[in-house]
Amino acid sequence: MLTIYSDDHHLHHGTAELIDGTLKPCFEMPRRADMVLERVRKVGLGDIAAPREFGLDPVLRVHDAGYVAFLETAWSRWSADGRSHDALPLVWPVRGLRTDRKPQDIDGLLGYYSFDAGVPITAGTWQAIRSSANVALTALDELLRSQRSSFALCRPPGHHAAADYMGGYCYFNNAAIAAQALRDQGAARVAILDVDYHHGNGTQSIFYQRADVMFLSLHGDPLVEYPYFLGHADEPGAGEGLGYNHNYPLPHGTDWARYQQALQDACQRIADYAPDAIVVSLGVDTFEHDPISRFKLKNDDYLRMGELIGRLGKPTLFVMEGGYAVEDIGINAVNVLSGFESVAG
Ligand code: SP5
Ligand code: ZN
Repeated sequence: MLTIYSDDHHLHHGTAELIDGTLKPCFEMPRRADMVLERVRKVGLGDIAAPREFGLDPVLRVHDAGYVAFLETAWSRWSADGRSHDALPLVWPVRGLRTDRKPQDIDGLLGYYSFDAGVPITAGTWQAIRSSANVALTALDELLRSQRSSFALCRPPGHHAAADYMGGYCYFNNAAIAAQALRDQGAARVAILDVDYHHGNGTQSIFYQRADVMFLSLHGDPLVEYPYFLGHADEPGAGEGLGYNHNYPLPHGTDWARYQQALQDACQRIADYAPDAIVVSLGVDTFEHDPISRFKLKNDDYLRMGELIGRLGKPTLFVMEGGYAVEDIGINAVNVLSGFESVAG
């Protein structure tokens, strides 16, 4: 399987995140992608190639133009006030507050265009998120060439980012951008299977009203897990999209026996939908030793996960999302890809 990767992700390196009431070093760190790349090399998964530049057009097919302009200018506006530490949001327009008047000040805009504080903006963030989207788009291009599979080793991740807000370490929704590009290049139906531990709220919201992109997500039950405010089982899609959104909220402590039942159900739904291609939001924060998560998957379970996805027999684009047990992230992510290849040839 071909991997698309760029060193540009190193340009995004947040200093701290708020967790358990304290500021801790960001769990979403450059070493994550370095470890996955190292594992790709070690097992000889296949060639590794650099991304090509796709410009902003495919990004703007998914994201709001005002949001994209905010991301492009956020660092210079933040640092123009003499600040050299990461830009972080501080205040949000919740129930009863107004979103019809957009703030003009960067501190207000940070809250306007985010849903949490897990999204530091640094001097290199814009270049890194552009590159991460290019990684996904290049991998998609290669998928269309091979008709089998490819791996977008994206960092930063994307699935929490919606059309006009960032959050959860995510800025551009790489998987959504790739899925939309697939549609724009002639695929009639695309299924996005999100196996990251956290609900893919951004991806769900982008495609919620659409039947041409089915979204399926297995994740920690939002009653007790981040992102808390989306991802319940009773979110079936709306309008034309009714019946094309499927959430599988799972309890803390979920192990492979329980997980694979949900995954098999999701795979059956995908098979019935008969998509032209599948985009997998590949988070491996379901791992038993993940520092911020509560599932119990083991290294070898990821091989089985890849096999189940591979048996669908569809052209499949894997897009890297979360996973914070850094010593194991490469093993687990590449195990999914190896499992896929073991059945998909
Ligand atoms: C892409 C992705 O996986 N984003 C995840 C963002 C999660 N951010 C909030 C995590 C809150 C974790 N709370 C756990 C407390 C551990 N003591
Ligand atoms: Zn996650």
